[in-house]
Amino acid sequence: MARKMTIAVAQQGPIARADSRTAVVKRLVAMLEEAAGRGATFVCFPELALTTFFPRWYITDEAELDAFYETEMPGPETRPLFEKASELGIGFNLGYAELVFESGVKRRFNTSILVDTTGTIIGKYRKVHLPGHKDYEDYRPFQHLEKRYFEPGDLGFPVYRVDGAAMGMFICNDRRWPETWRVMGLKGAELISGGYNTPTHNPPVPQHDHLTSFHHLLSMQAGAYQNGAYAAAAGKVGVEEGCMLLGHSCIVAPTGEIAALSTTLEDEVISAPIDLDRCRELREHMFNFKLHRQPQHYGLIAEL
Ligand code: CDT
Repeated sequence: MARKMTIAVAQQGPIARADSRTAVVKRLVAMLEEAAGRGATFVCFPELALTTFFPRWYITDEAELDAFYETEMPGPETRPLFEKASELGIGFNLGYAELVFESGVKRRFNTSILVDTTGTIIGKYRKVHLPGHKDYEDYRPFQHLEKRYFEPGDLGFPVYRVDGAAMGMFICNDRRWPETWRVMGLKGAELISGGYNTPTHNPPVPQHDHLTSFHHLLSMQAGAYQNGAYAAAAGKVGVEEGCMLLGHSCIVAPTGEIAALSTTLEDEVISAPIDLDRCRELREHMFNFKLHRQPQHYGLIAEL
């Protein structure tokens, strides 16, 4: 991959509970084509991009819950996305619910993968910072049961070489935590991307509802700037099954400047030209980690 490239973010409008994977993948493929048509060689899709955001419901039937998870990637319904990507020569970041059996134990993760321009899966990330709660809370107009339906990720914050770029991933709530960014910054990430499903109403703290977009962009811009990396975030947006989800999908430069911002609450592709060498403007000066960090004073951050 050239140091100069175009990247895209493909935000998704709402996905209904009844929508099939095949229908959703068709929408993703259409956005992949639009991104490739603009010359993009990498596109970021949202968190849990294949289904509605099911943690808003308290689901007690195991088979009903399992239906929201992928047991293979690609599987029969997602394979067309991989085939189209390799045909177009465009890589992607895709978020989905992962169900695996490890040593006979059923495990569930909120996962994303990095796929290169040949359609090959290069890396996987499992969401570390799971927000929300474990049990049904009846004061809420909708639930946020990620802590019930997923285990915290067990892969750390890996950085992969994808088509010549050092890439890392976050998933939604992770973007609010400086530790997420700094670990990948320390590993030399040049492009950090991820998806989100952010309700604009947070039932325990409604006095912050008007700040939802501000806190999202604040986190993205600070994360990019303080680590001298490009950042990209793709939202699932609009009114999904009665729940309003934040728009403002974005691409941020290492300077912290917003290079592209979505303006709708529907399927929408945004794109920006990037130059990975610009990460050095920050990494070799203001945030030259080797020269300026004082980790002997940071111990508390990693203590339990
Ligand atoms: N999906 C996700 O992580 N959403 C959270 C909502 C936090 S409020 C429980 C977010 O950080 O946007």
